[in-house]
Amino acid sequence: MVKLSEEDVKMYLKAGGIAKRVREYASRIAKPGLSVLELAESIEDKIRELGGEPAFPVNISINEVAAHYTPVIDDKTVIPGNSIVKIDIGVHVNGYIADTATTVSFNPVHESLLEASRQALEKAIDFLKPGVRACDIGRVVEETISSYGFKPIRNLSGHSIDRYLIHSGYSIPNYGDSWIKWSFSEGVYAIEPFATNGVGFVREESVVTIFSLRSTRARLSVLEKKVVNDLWSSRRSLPFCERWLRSYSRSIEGVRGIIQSLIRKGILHLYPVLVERSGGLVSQFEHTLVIYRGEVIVTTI
Ligand SMILES: [Co+2]
Repeated sequence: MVKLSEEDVKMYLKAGGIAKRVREYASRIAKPGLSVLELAESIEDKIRELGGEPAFPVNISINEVAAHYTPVIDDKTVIPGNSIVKIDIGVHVNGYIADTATTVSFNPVHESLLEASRQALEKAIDFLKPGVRACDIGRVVEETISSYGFKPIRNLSGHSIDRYLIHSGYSIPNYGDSWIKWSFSEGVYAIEPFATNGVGFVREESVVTIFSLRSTRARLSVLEKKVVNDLWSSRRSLPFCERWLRSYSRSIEGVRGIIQSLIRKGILHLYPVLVERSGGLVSQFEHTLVIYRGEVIVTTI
């Protein structure tokens, strides 16, 4: 991991403080009947109002959708009654990232599913200290979720974070995966247990609403060059979505055309929507934490 300075930690705490307030705001305003587009824009506006930038488009994932859905420009979806909704929020301040998620439920029958991932996160954080193996955090998550009669999602994991990098290379499993050999040391990490009443795996849908730059080297039109330069200079390879490119074209088709062309030229990374394989409901909670001078500091609490 990269060594942290006191100034780095301060910046991670700043991003974390914003992320916490935005998460609380999001869970207050999310209600059945509200359009996901309006919810997403309110959340992202709130991030900017508080002095941050979205580290990725807010993920609003309903019921069996586990992650990686952000509303499209003309999204007509509204939050259904009786649903459970995961809201995964990323904030960055000068590239210092906080990543946090919550689940809201609109039917008390889902309460134990929420509690399973909420408790798993809490227990994992309690267990964490420098030197603890990532697979042991996974075991704590798995045991906690299983004790509620649910399954963790095995092919989703937490991750290490670095400046301008949401996933900087180390995965934190949501089960006792003995193939994962690394142990925690100074650095920044997001822990995100997912619980489900389904089989415990996600599959990729063909729908993609979130993208990031994987390269800036290609033969681009003048407009494409402008889009790529603007993205790179403001956010490097942090993810983005079509909603954020509205100003580059007068029509939705125009915006989509730019994205399709950048995909064809091979310079975008795609994040397909992830859905529970058996259609099970999914809950998720997430915090970001910094390990610094032997101490675990949760930035988003
Ligand atoms: Co995360």
